Amino acid sequence: MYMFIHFGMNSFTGNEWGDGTDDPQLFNPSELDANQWVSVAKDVGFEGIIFTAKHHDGFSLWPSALTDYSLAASPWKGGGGDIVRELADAALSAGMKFGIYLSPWDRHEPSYSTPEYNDFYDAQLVELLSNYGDIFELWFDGAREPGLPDPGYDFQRWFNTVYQYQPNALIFGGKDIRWVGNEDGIAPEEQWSVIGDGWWFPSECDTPNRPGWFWRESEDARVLSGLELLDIYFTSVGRNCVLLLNLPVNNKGLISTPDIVAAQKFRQHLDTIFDDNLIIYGEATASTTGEDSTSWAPQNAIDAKGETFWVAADGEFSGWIEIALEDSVTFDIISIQEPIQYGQRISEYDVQIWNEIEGWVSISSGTTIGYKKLDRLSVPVAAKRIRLSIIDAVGVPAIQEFGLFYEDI
Ligand code: FUL
Repeated sequence: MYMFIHFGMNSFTGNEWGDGTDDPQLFNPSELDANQWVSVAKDVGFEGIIFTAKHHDGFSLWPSALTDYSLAASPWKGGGGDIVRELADAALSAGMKFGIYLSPWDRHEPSYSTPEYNDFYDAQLVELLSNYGDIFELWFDGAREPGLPDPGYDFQRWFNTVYQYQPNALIFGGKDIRWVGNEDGIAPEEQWSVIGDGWWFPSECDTPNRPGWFWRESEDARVLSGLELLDIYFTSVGRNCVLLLNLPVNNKGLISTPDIVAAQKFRQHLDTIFDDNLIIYGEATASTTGEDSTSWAPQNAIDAKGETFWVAADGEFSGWIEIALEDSVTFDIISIQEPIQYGQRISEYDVQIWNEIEGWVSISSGTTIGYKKLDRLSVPVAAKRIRLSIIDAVGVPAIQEFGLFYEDI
């Protein structure tokens, strides 16, 4: 999970898409504190922050030498401030990854939609990529003026610039990370990470925690609750995606209390549910087990250790892993993870519980798993024997972790 932060001129005007004509004098956050943003992100468990260095209105939140439409023209810190710097520094000292959103659509810049705009945008990228330490992700937003002709963006050139200055950075939008197709935090159930010739191309679910991406006082009462954020977690992280959740910064330059309270509640729900895997004391057996110098034993799939996993025997494209417990456990969440460093392999699975009268009874089934698949049952079930059947796979099936949890919240 990463935290998106939308902040900029819109935070003062109430716009969602500023048109690039708002007066820089309006930009004056009285209490801006990037350390507060970072500590909220840390508390909730986000691993990184992606920040709107420039949104569609073109107002740059660092003193870009390429334009006079930036915070250098604002009253904030007498025009001497740099919010990208403050956030980059705060993230670095908290050990948090830092990423940048730089809107290609720029409604202020006069060269927009001409070949020169490619130079302008590229030069802004260079400023951001070379002055603020490690950047882990660059977010290329696809939004632009509806109905207008293609502005002629030279994406390939910009991507090359990213890789030249930040070879480890990931590009969202057309390159390393795929858009999930909506901004509701809901990935399709069947979510493969790999497309084509082994090209690793996972998806990210970006979604706001409010009706809009930018803060508006009128929407303070419409912040998604901890439970609503939990639903989003299941439909994003639980469907093999990264969740990029937006918490906006308000016109004072702080994340507002309702957003913090809800996000912390969300964290508590996650901890309550996932701190207690009910099958780690079980005994695991499997249809087959592959042979290697390291252990590929079925027990590895319930040891709560990320590094170890069960692998079926060579040549198998199906199989099962069964967990036997001493006492029956009650659960309503099933978590399955593949050791994703070896690729995504399983293409159909079924989870069953043993019942003395009916034998194996299916309680949940699905297609892809990938890094993580979470199945939420509509009613809790109780069982002593649980089986994960792999019905089909495109490679030898392997399971990193299998977990059962109870959502008693
Ligand atoms: C969209 C933009 O138009 C929204 O304003 C927001 O920045 C979102 C993340 O991407 O395409």
